[in-house]
Amino acid sequence: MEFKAEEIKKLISSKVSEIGKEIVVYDEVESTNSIGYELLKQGYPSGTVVIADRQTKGKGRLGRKWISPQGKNLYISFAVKPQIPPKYATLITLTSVVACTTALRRYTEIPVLIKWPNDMLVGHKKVGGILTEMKIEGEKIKAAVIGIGININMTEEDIPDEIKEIATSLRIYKDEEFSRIMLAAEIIKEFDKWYQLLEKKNRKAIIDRWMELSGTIGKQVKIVLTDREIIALAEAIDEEGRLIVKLEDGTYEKISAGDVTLLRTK
Ligand code: BT5
Repeated sequence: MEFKAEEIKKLISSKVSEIGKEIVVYDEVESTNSIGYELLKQGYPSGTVVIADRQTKGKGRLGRKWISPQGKNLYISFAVKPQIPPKYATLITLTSVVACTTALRRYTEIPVLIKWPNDMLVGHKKVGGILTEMKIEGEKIKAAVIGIGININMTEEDIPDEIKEIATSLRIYKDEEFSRIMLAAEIIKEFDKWYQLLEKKNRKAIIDRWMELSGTIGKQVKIVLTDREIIALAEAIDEEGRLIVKLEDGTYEKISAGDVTLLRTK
């Protein structure tokens, strides 16, 4: 089924305070994140949602690509103007992944887990990812676009070889097709709720929920940073959304960016 803005609006109506007042739907775009940013520049309100049926240049982090076939998955971006200081920028991604994971769990009853900072996993494979892009000027976040990709109805055959080892979909996990429109509506409603908590400085609620949903905390992790790799025990998330890890020599480090590879359960 195709996405229709009016249908999604009906499903979320009166249940949202900021997110989804404007929903723009496309058949095909290069990237919903790029469109979200353009719409904000054109004067669309904070909370504008962009959804596409297919992306031709879907983006991952650090210049990586997000495989975005037509008609199967969800590619959705939230274009917002957060009223929070830039030092809490990482929390925007954590807030988004908490919202998405909560919505997915409720709607599909699949035990989706979060891998720090932005991955959603089922059975150790990636089912979704988040790319947050933002424009910071001085002490203000002028604009942020949070792009979410969820593999919903891809079958094993739909998954290209390059990601077969690491990727899965909700359908593959549960052997069931899901409504992309319903899932989009659930994610928008949940995102609205958690985003309001972030704006109201209720950071503890977000971090606590993140820890509950996380498959990272309490695990040995290998972290690939731009200049080095470290192996450490992931212990917690701090107020700014950084991962607190304990190194093998007993010292602690706070990590705000990098790739986390889970090694083994402690
Ligand atoms: C992410 O990057 O996980 C962020 C993905 C964000 C995608 C959304 S879709 C809507 C919005 N518009 C965009 O253009 N982007 C956002 P990262 O952690 O860097 O992971 C990227 C890596 O995941 C790739 O290098 C592949 O190994 C793998 N990958 C690519 N496509 C995938 C897919 N569909 N499912 C699972 N893994 C995938």
